[in-house]
This record gives sequence, C-alpha cells and structure tokens, in this order.
Amino acid sequence: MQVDENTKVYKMGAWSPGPGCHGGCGVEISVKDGKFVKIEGDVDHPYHEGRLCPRALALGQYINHPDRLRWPLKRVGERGSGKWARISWDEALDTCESKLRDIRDKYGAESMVFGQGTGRDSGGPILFLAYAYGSPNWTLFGLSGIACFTPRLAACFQVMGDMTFPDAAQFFPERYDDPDWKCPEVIVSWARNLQGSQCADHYFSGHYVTDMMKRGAKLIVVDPVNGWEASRAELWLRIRPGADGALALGMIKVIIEENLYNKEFVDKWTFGFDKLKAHVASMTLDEIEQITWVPKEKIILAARMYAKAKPASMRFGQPLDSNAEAVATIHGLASLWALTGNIDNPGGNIITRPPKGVTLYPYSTEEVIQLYGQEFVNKMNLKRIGADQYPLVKNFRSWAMSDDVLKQMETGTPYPVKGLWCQTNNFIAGTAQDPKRHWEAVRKLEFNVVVDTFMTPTAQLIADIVLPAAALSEKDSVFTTGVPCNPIYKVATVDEARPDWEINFELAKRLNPQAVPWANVRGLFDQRLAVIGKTFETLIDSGYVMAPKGDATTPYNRHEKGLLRPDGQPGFRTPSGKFEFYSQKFEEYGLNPLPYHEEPIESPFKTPEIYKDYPLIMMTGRRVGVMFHSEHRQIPWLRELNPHPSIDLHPDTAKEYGIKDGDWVLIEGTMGKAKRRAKITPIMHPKIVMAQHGWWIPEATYNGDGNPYKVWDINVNQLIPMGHNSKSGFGGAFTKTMLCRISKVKEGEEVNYGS
Ligand SMILES: Nc1nc2c(c(=O)[nH]1)N[C@H]1C(S)=C(S)[C@@H](COP(=O)(O)OP(=O)(O)OC[C@H]3O[C@@H](n4cnc5c(=O)[nH]c(N)nc54)[C@H](O)[C@@H]3O)O[C@H]1N2
Ligand SMILES: Nc1nc2c(c(=O)[nH]1)N[C@H]1C(S)=C(S)[C@@H](COP(=O)(O)OP(=O)(O)OC[C@H]3O[C@@H](n4cnc5c(=O)[nH]c(N)nc54)[C@H](O)[C@@H]3O)O[C@H]1N2
Ligand SMILES: [Mo]
Repeated sequence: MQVDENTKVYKMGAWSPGPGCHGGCGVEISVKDGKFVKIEGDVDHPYHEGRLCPRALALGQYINHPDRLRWPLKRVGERGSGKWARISWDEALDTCESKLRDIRDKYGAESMVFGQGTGRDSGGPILFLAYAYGSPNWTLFGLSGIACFTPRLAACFQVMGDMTFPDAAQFFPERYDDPDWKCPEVIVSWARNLQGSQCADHYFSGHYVTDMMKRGAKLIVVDPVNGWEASRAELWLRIRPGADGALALGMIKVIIEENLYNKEFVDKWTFGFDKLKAHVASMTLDEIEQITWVPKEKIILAARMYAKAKPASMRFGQPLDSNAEAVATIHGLASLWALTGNIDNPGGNIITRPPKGVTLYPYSTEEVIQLYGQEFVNKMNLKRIGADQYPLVKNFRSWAMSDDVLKQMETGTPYPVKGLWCQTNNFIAGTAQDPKRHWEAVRKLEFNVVVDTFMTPTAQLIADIVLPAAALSEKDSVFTTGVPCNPIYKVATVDEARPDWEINFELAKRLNPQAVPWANVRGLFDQRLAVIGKTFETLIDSGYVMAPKGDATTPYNRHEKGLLRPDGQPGFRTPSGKFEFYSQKFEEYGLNPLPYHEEPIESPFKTPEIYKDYPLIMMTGRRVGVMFHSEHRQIPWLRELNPHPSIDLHPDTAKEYGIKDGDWVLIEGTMGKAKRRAKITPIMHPKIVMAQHGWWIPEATYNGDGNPYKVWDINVNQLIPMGHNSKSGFGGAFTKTMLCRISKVKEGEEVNYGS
C-alpha cells in the first residue's frame, strides 16, 4: 500500500529480532526511502487481529538504536578485553570459512558446536549451517536439559505422537465464528503466564484467555504466584514450584476414582489405563497435599471442574520443562487431556502441526527427517553429543544435549570441541545455568563467532568475530511453526546488518556447495513452500496461508479419520496407535513408562538440611511483557516500564529480612550469589522469591575487566547448576526451584548502573 509519494506499507508476519519473540503476529511496516518508519498491528490478520505487544510497538527504537551492531567486528585484543575493529563482510566470512575448515580438517566437523537460543526464526538457518558443514552438534546452548518446549514436545510425541495446543479457533479464518469451533467451558492455565510471556507461542497470547472468558469459559490457574491470571481465576491452585508432577497425579486419581473420566475415549483411544489406575491408587491425597502445598479440597475441586467441563482445554508453560523429571510431569498433564477426551476435539487441546507440513525450522524428528533424510539423520546421531547416552535425546528432534556439550568442552572426551557458533544466544547473561562455568569452557576454544543484533556480555567475553544480524523488516524468512504460514520479508536496511538466513546460507555454500544447491535463500524457501503451492514471492502476495479444513494439519478428530498416522489407519502416532498412559516408548528407552513426580535437586523435602540455611525458594525468569529474555534492556520505552534487575518479595518476607522496596538485596544459594533490587509485592508467596533472568546493564561501559555490563553482579543463573538434567536428558533446569537466602546489601556495595 502506498501512503504518500515516498512511504509504503508492507504486511508481513513478525518474528524476532526486534519484538524478540516466538512469532506469528501480523504487522504492517511503513518504510520510507528504504528505512523503517513505523509498525502497526494488521487488523486483517486472523492471528492477533491487530493487537501488538509493547516490544513490537517499540521496534523503531530497536532498529534505530545507536548501539545496534552495524558491521562485522573482529577481536583485536585478548579475548574479553573489549577491543574490537570493524571489518568487511568479505573478511568476516573468509575468516569464518577458513577457521571452520581448519577445525573440520583437523578434528572433524563434530568439533564445532552450533548454539542457538529459544525458538526464533534463526533456528532454521543454524541447523542448516551445522548440517551443511557436517556437524551434528546443534543445540540450545547453555540451557540445562534443553528445558524450553523440547521436553514438552518430546513427552507429547512419545505418548501421543503429536503436540497439542488449546483450541483458540486458530486454524479457521473466521476464528470464533467458525461453526465447528466450540468455546471451552474450562481453561486450565498451568505454569503459564500469558500476560507476561504474551508472545503468541502458538495460541494467541493473553487475548486467548480474555476472549474465552468473555464467552463464558472459567479459568483454573496452577501457579505459585497470584498474577494476572490467578487473580481472575475461578479456582487458583497455589502450588509449590516444581511439584506439578504430584499435582497432576492427584487430579488423575480424583478423576479416575470418582468415575469422572471419559469412558468412551479411554476405552477406544488409550493404552495402559489399568496400570495408571493402580499407580494412582497407591498414593493418597494427603501426601499430595503435603508435597504440592495445595489443599486436597482444591485438588478435588479442580479435578471435578476440569473433568466435568465439556469441552475443557489446558495450556502449559515452560516451568514444567524445568521440573526435575519434566518429561514425566508432562506425561501426567497430557494424561489429563486423554482421560477427559479433550484431544483434537472442538474447544479442547488440538493437535498442532505446521500448515501442510511447511518446515523451515523443525520441531520434531519427523520434520528433521523430512528436511534432511533418515540416512543423514542416522549418520548425525553417531556423533551427536548425548545421543548415545539418552535414548530420548537420540530419538527426538536432533538436539545435542546442552549439559553434555558443556562437559565435553571441558573434558575433550570422547572427542574435543574446538569452536562455538553462537547465534541468537546470550548465554553469559541469561540462557545458561552456571554461566561462569560456560565462560571458562568457551573461552578456551579455538574459534568462537557470535551473531547478534547488539554487543552483549557474551559477545564481549567469548567472540573472535561478531556478525551483525538484521532485524524484523530487514530480512526474508517464513513463519511456519504455528498457524498460519506467514511471509517475513526485507523492506528496509540498517547499514551492513545481514539476515541470519543469508549469513548462514552463504557460509554453508562456501563450506559445502553440494548441500546448498539453491541460487539464493529465496530459492530454498521456494522449494520448502512448494507443498502449499506457493513460492516466496506468491506467499508475500497472498499475505499468509492457512491449510484448508480436512487437511492432516487442521483439526478436528483426526485420530478417528486416519489423518495422523503414516499408515493412514485411525489412531495416534504411537506404538499402540493410542494415547499411552503407559508409554511403550519410555519403556523401550529404559524410562519409567508411567507419569511420576520427582523432587527438585534442592527442596524442603529433598534437602531439609539445605532448607534450614536457605529457607526461601527462588523462582527465576517469570516473564515480563516488555522484555524478551536478555533483550530490550537498552530500549527506552521498555526499560522505563521495567527499569531494575529485580527480585519480587512478599511484604512479610521483606519485613522479616529488614528489606524495603528499592533496596539492593544479596541472594545467596549453595553455589553462588547475585544482587537484585527489591520489589515488594503481595502477589508473591512469603516462602518464595522471584528474580527476573537475563539481566545486564547495557548502559554500563565495559573496560575489559571480565565483567561486561555488570553481568556478574546481577546474573541469578550463577545460583543454578548445570548437569542435573532429567533421566530422559530433556528437562530439569531448576530455574524455578533453587533454595536461597536473602539479606540487605551493605551500604556502598549496591550495584550502580553507570560506568
Ligand atoms: N515477554 C516475553 N515473552 C516471552 C519470553 C520472554 O522472555 N519475554 N520468553 C519466551 C520463552 S522462550 C518462553 S519458554 C515462554 C515462557 O513463558 P511461560 O511458559 O509463561 O513461563 P514463565 O513466565 O516462566 O512462568 C509461567 C508461570 O508459571 C509460574 N511458575 C513458576 N514456576 C512454577 C512451577 O514450578 N509450577 C507452576 N505450576 N507454575 C510455576 C510463574 O509464576 C508464572 O506465572 O515465554 C516466551 N515469551
Ligand atoms: N534463570 C533463568 N534462566 C533462563 C530462563 C528462566 O526462566 N530462568 N529461561 C530459559 C529459557 S526458557 C530460554 S528459551 C532461554 C532463552 O535464551 P536465549 O534465547 O539465548 O535468550 P537471550 O539470552 O536473550 O539471547 C538471545 C540473544 O540473541 C539476540 N537475538 C535476538 N533475536 C535474534 C535474531 O533473530 N538473530 C540473531 N542473530 N540474534 C538475535 C539477542 O540480542 C540476544 O543477545 O533462557 C533460559 N534461561
Ligand atoms: Mo524458552
């Protein structure tokens, strides 16, 4: 659309960087003379219908920020000295090419690790580069147990062959007006804080809750914090962090023992019901009340409300991935959907696959194989770090195990790790647990590259080359992980910043031309879009694409229609063809086939001796809407709304420790400490404190002393260990459950923000 002579408006999807998000919203971007002017929500887009988050609305301040990385840099002093020189893209890519070739020639491609952060669109090009180069070691670098979404995905794929999301009518252009859609009577929001983590995450943000509540849905919230959702809930279960597995079993017990389960669904579509029944019969609600801190009357009420609602949906969040045995916890939650028949039904939990299978960034083994072929994936598994040790890791999605990557960097066995390609990952400030251990390991490697939009603590400390990434409006990409399939395209530029896909495509072509037969990135997109009958250009023209009703990638009741299994038979993609309460895959992998609860590594019950000295439970990283992980600390509008690296304390807790609002607080755990500014709020439980993650102080200048932007003063991940991931490999990051004690920081020892 032409606004005036020089300004044009482009409709596209939004996905990091800028908003810093998991993507999916439709936006309108105005551009004048090749430069970004403004962003607005696209009211015609079915996803968010024009609503935008504050981070998207602040895109202009992100794009034009004076600290944006604008050209490639090379390190000119010692690692971590903070001395950099501008270089050309040719020199940057020549250096990367020759160093990566050296490492491959001397030690084998597997000696190079390709690390990403959360699911941004850069995930696709990172895997693409790793595999073209020949390294199986693609990972979510630093996050113990790959504890973000992958444990949830892995669990659901093993026990039911797919992932589900609450039905928000997201598959229908008419949304809630579609005649097949039903409003859930009850929504369970379990460890999910959509008002803060408002990023779409496949189900339309916090609007989902208000949209449904306006239509009569009642809300059950399972959360230690009395947040936005808990305060609006019909029933709030104030759980102790990390006790979710036990609560799920309690609800299962009530539903089975009170005969509230959906007999038809259970008989026809599930496997192992009797074993589940016997399993929950062996525990009492009193025990579960003690473990969870949730009164048993409320457990019973919640179970009844959820099971009697027709239909009911459940959303579940990342804290579950941090649970000690995350996969087992998630098995428990998913079992609740199956017991009540709320799978792929209107208004329940609907199975979600990428529209018509278009994949640029794979979320499942099936998608990895679709892109790279079974033979290649098998070959990669031979050397993939962690694949030999954890059958679930080997058999799901293709990540190298983050905890074992770190160990292998340190020990060099069974083979050495020599370099890190670090793209969309700020592990020193937020991604990694035990970030100093990561720093020690990575600083000893031969060659490290950081690709980012800003100079971060991570880039300062570990990079040899820093490459400037393009932001939203400056890059071509396709959002394929949810619905609909959105084009994202380049309409503006900022100096020499380049899109992740372009950087990785060019380097991959140099390192292995055979793996990159396309002339350019758009050629690759064209090939991947062929299944929806589009090219990248025609996708831009149509704006977005939704798969038609009746397709295997759209609801409902696909298990009845034979749309889920590769053999075309009715049922689910599992060994039994049913939802497995008793998982045959877990049994095969030597894991417990039934859902169960395990205590966090430190807890009032597991380590009472530690609890005596560290009597508070530290939750971290409860999301705030104005920031995405370690990003946006330098964006004025957003920082104004969340100005301090805070720790949330209940007024009673603050009183007990003599702390006033705004005081600096020392948090100490068994393995480290950090300072935070007190924010006193009644939403917290008196025994639980909450420290935001990802903090660094971009306005503090860096003098090369190894503490860039004061990160070591305030990073709470110094209190959280690596290497205690779940038995399956996935899950167990303990970001919500470490024990700690607090005290007021002595006068003169506060953290100042300036230089
Ligand atoms: N604005 C913004 N949005 C984001 C992100 C961001 O950084 N900023 N990050 C994105 C990413 S990668 C992720 S993984 C998601 C995460 O987003 P969510 O999955 O929503 O996770 P959190 O915000 O950590 O926590 C959700 C809720 O769980 C509660 N909680 C904490 N521990 C426990 C527990 O042990 N049990 C239970 N039942 N509840 C618990 C918290 O109090 C909180 O209210 O958000 C995504 N969206
Ligand atoms: N204590 C604690 N730690 C946590 C969590 C918690 O709840 N508590 N949450 C964990 C979770 S769930 C996750 S997913 C991780 C997230 O960890 P990450 O996803 O690694 O998040 P960041 O630390 O913000 O690092 C991302 C970096 O990438 C840059 N960036 C953003 N978009 C792009 C892009 O498109 N291209 C490029 N090249 N760069 C980009 C940003 O500027 C930033 O420096 O953190 C984990 N760490
Ligand atoms: Mo995450």
